[in-house]
Amino acid sequence: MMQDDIFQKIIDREISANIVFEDERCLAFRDLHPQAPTHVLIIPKKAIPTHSDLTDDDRDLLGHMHLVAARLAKDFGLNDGYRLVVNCLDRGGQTVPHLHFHLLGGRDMTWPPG
Ligand code: DGP
Repeated sequence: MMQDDIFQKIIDREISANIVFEDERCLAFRDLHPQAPTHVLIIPKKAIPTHSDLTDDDRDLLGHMHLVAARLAKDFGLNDGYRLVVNCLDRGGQTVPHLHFHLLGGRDMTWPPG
């Protein structure tokens, strides 16, 4: 079930988070419930609720978020690989209605995901 946009509150510094990267377009911070030794969320500052809301206007932003993810993966030493996940809407397991990439690493991943 979808909750409030708690990530907007993190952007606005209304609630705290362990922030690992920030620039004018995005923010990255550690997931509160890590599913791997490294579990970072990368979010746009623009309030895009879900992956299916993306438009042509978001092309550059998305490319930028991917480059930030790749850079953070290097910074965290995930040289043997990592997983980048976007959960979309209820059936995709999305709980926070603000687009986010999960960057997961530091252990072996399995396929198919749950
Ligand atoms: P998803 O299920 O894809 O919507 O992932 C939401 C993630 O957000 C989930 O892994 C837990 C994390 N999360 C939820 N609330 C907070 C919070 O207040 N702070 C942080 N750092 N992470 C949160």
